[in-house]
Amino acid sequence: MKNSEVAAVLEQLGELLEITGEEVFKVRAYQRAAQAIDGLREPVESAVKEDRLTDIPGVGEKIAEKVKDIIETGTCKLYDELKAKVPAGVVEMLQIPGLGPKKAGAFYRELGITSIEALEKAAAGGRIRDLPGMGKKTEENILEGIARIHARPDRLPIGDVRPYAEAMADVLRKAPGAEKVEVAGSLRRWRETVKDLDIVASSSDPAAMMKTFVGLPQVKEVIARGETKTSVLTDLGIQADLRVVTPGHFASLLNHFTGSKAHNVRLRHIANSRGLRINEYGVFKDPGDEAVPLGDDERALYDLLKMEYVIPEMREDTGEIELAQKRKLPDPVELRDFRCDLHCHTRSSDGANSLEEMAEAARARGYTHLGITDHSSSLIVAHGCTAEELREQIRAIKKWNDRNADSGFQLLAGTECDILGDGTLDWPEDLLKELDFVIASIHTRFKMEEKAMTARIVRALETGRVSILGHPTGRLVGSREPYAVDLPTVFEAAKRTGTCIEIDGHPERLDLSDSHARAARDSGLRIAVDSDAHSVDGLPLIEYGVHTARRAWLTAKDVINTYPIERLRRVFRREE
Ligand code: DGT
Ligand code: CA
Ligand code: CA
Ligand code: ZN
Repeated sequence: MKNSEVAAVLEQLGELLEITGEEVFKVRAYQRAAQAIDGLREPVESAVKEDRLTDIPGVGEKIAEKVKDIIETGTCKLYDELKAKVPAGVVEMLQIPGLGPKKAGAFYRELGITSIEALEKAAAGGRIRDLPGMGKKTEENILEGIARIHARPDRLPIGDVRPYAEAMADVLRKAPGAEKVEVAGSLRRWRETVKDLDIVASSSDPAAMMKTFVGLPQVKEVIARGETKTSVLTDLGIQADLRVVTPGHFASLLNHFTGSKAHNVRLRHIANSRGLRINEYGVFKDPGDEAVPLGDDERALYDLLKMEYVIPEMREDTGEIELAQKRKLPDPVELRDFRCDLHCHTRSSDGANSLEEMAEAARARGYTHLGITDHSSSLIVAHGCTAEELREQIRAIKKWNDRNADSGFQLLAGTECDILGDGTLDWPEDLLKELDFVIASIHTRFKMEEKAMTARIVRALETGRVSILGHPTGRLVGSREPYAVDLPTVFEAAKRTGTCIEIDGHPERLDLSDSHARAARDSGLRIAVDSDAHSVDGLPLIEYGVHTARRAWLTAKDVINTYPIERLRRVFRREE
């Protein structure tokens, strides 16, 4: 057990004591011991082994006994007693900014308040002000604090969570005895937002896995610790659950916790209709029987149900079950199919790297071409380039292409041209004609009425100069709603004018979203999946767009990034 974990239990012990109204000096003793142990240079476990716990300043005989228990069992008698005595809702009140255990204890003991909701009512009803040492101001602060808690998003954007969860999984993969470790749940399905983390693992030493888990630096608090399931609160503010099985039983565990729930329910029914029962521990023929051996590969499970394997991104019960039973699932596009990225910025607008650096980074990713799309001049916030700068860039791209004519890698001269308020494009016609392709996007005047906004976009498409409509709804995942726009009308105009439509794969955007992209494809449109990179480090983020495309059921033929450059040019010239 890490020092910080031991300290956390002591700290909570102090809080619980304070809530119950215990003498201040006793409470402080636990806080001091917690601080001392947290700040120790050596593992507190060594001090226990060498019987020198009481040498630690602030740790007397009594606390030393508890520290030993905590290290051995993760808890101690007094802590368990207090946990049982104090309602969980009272401890939850400590999440309210500015509210400590002393006040929470007073609300509980004096007014019988045992939840945040009850506290909110009491404060709103003016029932707090009569308590000793409190007043109207206290009530205002409480209400403000509770409002802040309610304002917290209950789901986080995938871009914030994915690297974080993968970092946790990477450490777990190195735990003694670890075999498989996967982040399952909505994250494995690449949903755009995530409520909590569901990590699943197989290991010959589950206890060691749990120990590694609670010791991860991301863990802020251990909620419940068990042999097969442990739950923690991460410092992202969301919960993470780890479930561990012994090797050979991973397939069922992974499948169950990947979900979605709707997909799982369908699988259960199919299993039942075949006389099988299915749960997180396995597939069973008869109650009480051993599980059918499936091993660690989910494919065996779908095989057993006489279904085609369904990729996690499609497991939302939106038609995949029926097609999997008929073995007619579409072949989803993958990053390996990609020959190019078509939306990135250089130092000519708001990018951090040069044209050459972006080209080299794209080539190193295995692409055969890259579209350069710096901002147009009216977009001052993004240092849009002037017409002269864009002409200069077109010349630089030609030169680069000549120098690298036999390299198997070429650049396409493009732009991300603003759609102005009236639907005209920000570049003159003659300049647009010089480019290989044009992305047109909206970056200003988001608040237009739906009719006007739709007409604005349709007018831009009808110029016939737009190759790709960029981030078509303007939303930012979890922080900005889409602008009001009638997408079916936009899709129809795109179809009529031979315009492709974008999944901007930057994890903050994912625009089009999965369901919109699916609708676009169903309207007969071709789709560009782009990173919208503003530096060489932004190029790999295209992965988020690729998985969004897979959630939209797109195949390689739907996605123009998979086309060889000559075919792509024909699409941009509207020759196919
Ligand atoms: P989230 O956390 O809201 O972003 O989305 P998920 O899909 O990760 O949902 P979560 O964490 O509540 O549950 C993880 C998986 O566990 C879920 O995708 C499927 C499975 N699961 C949860 N509840 C049920 C249930 O009631 N029945 C079945 N069959 N599976 C469930
Ligand atoms: Ca989840
Ligand atoms: Ca969960
Ligand atoms: Zn843009």
